[in-house]
Amino acid sequence: MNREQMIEAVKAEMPERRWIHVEGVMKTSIILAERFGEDPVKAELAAILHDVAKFWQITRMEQMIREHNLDLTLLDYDKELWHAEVGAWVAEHDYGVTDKDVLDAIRCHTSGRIGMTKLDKVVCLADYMEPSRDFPGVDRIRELSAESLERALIAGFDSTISFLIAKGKRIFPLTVDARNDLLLQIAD
Ligand code: DGI
Ligand code: FE
Ligand code: FE
Repeated sequence: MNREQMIEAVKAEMPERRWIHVEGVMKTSIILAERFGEDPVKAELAAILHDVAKFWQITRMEQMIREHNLDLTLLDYDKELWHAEVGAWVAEHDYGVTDKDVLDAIRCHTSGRIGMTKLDKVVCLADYMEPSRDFPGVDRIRELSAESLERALIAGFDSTISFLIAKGKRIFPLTVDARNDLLLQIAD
């Protein structure tokens, strides 16, 4: 499957407004990859596919997580987290992506993880700050992204964690771990 075919297939999985978001993540991932010395082709590929499962039925995602032995602990946390893990599986098995770095970046684009690679950070941050995103604090994240992937991403996780606390929701522990790990990285 070439890039154009992949784009058409992903587009068909989602409403128009979500595709606008994906295009924003593609463009922003390329910019961040070039700014911080990551491969823009890998970054764009992960961006194209990162939300491929976002509009799948909850039951279909749950079934995939169980059937393919994906991270079962996800099922105890917010359903919004599931599309990332399922998306990585779909990228590999339905779209033929073999690059493990790209699959990892898709898999951790929502939760983050300990030891995030530069590619993980680029895609996760692009997801937070692409041009059509509008939430309190997004401009601060964009400002920080001029200098530091890590500082910008910490601000992103801070906003998600604050949002989850305000809503009285549980926090997936990996997100807290990812934020702690990024704080350690900038302390060096
Ligand atoms: O898929 P997108 O909307 O582009 O963005 P995303 O993949 O970052 O999903 C973010 C959603 O996930 C956001 O509404 C918050 C929700 N969420 C629920 N629990 C958690 C969580 N996000 C993180 N990082 N950690 C959680 O524990
Ligand atoms: Fe997502
Ligand atoms: Fe997204």
